[in-house]
Amino acid sequence: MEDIKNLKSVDKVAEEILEWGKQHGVKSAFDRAESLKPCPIGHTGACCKICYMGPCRLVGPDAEETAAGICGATLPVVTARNFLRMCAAGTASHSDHARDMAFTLLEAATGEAKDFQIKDVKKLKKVAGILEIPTEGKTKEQLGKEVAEKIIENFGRQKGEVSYVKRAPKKRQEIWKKWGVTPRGIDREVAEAMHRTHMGVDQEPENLMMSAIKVSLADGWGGCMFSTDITDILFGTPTPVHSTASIGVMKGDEVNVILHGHEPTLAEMVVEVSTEPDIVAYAKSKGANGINLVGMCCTANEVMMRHGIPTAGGFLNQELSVMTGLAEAMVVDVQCIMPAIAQIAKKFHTKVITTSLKGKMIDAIHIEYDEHRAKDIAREILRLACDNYPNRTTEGSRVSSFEPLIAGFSHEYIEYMQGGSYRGSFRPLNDAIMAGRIRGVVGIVGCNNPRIAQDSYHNYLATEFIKNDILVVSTGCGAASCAKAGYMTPETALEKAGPGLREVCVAIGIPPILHLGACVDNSRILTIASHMVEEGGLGDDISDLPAVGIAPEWMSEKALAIGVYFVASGMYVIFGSESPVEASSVVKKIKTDLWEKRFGGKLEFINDPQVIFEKTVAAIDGKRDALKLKKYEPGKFGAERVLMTMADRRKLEKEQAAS
Ligand code: NFS
Repeated sequence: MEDIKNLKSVDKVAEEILEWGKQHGVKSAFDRAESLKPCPIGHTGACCKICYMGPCRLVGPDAEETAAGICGATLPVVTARNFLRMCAAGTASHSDHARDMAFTLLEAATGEAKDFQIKDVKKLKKVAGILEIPTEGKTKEQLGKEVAEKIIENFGRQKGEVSYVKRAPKKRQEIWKKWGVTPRGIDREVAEAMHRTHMGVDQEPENLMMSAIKVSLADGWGGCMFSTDITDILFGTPTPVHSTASIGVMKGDEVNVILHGHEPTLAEMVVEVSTEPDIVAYAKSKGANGINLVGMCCTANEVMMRHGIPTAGGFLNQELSVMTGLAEAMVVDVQCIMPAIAQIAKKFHTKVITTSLKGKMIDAIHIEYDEHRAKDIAREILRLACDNYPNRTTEGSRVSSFEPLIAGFSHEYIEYMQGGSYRGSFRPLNDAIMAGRIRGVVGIVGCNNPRIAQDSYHNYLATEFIKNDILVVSTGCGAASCAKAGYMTPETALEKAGPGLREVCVAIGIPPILHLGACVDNSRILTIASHMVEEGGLGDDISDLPAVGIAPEWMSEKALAIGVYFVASGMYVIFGSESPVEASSVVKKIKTDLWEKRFGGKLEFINDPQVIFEKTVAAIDGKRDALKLKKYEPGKFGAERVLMTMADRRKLEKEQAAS
């Protein structure tokens, strides 16, 4: 890893564009990260700017024991308060996205948002079942309305618990009850976290950190999980799909439209109307050969999972994709959108179009999204992009190179691929883990961060894990990193995976690194973990599983909320980079020792990928030992059931269909 320390990126196309930018004096976040070092006080959680007596900087040789703000807040209080606020912001962001999805479902069901339909009735019924809504004799619209209303009620619920809490293993639910962290309504938890961190309220680090657990649980088993489910209901539950990844997916002879942000509603409409003959003809009338849609950040993951739309990559590629000079329009909504794009776009012909009332930007064009005229707005955006095509110049760094991949691994499909429609279950995966064919499972998720060579930790860890027979599931920018590096094809299993994992992947025809979707789809990992527990053989709680969650290049508050909800769900979680609570050894101990004692999971910040790898493997082997599973030895497996191949599965389905 030493050799990458001085690099800005290991994404080859990004590197080329950065070089072009250097030669042409076009700067990006990569350059700003060099000239703007993090404030050492805020970086470690020692700055309190919660009231206007400060900001107070709690520094000094014995700051932990002696420093205090004007109000008397100690360093552990300040650090824990900052941490809790970050978790609350992360939860609010995912959950506000989920709320928008719920209202779209409601209006699709009532017919008010006529461009949206309920596409996945099977999933709708499944969700209705979980929400205890009777399905008998109801049209999909009636049921959709009831499901949407019930989910909307989860945001403002004052008492009781978030409905999806019961999807967790029983033992986990009891742990949450015991420690008083079962989330009530999502908004209530966010509001309470903001209240507790106001000047002069919660002054006990432990209590504050328990609130971080509670608000983050409202995110994982609330906002994120609702968002995933509603998106599947409206646009279809993903199944494997071919796609491509890299900034090099932009086309020289077509109108390139980048769909950037998070909420998939408008993006889905753009995908739908982009093939309408009128729109295609309009693009041609401007001299282009057609329209090329390209995803960016988590919107990319959403439209890739369901339509195979290629991704130009994650968070750090947004400015670089403008620097190609090939983007006619970049359409953005909310979250992870750098204000710098509108500035960099001024140097090219790219139009940046903001679409959410919640997220406007200086120097961008604002075309407000309204679900009542979603397709018309999508057409308006595409026409604007087409009109911009003749303004393209030769200016820009043009690289045409990309990697193929397979995405679309919903938890439903992962279950299906292990036995088909009739026998789908997590049994084969559990068996393969028990026999040591698969050593364990790791989730590599979250952002890119210009303080770390782009993609380097993601890619290093993913390849090292699969080499060691550890199955990798990935979402968000982590998935984009692996996709751009070409690691998300079944062929990778043959080339890079260890012998046991390779055998499993080849037998069922999957890559050893599975693309599970956008960041909100980390909820799919919670569901998979719960199913694995339910299936049996790997303990009776998520904390028993030989599994670890990692966000190696994180930067956002959402990532932190995700990390904490995995800890609260029983998982060991490692974040790359320095720690935002580094200043306080008291808080550090709470998020490791105390959380581990109470929840069976802990959160660590480790800025060395080699150490992340070693600690992950040690944790997985430790869980295997605790479960008394066969010791992992590469190439030596215990007895297990025979894995079903694709051919076996088809044969079985044919027989069952015939009988
Ligand atoms: Ni999630 Fe990070 Fe953003 Fe997606 Fe990427 S930066 S927390 S992965 S795009 S949300």
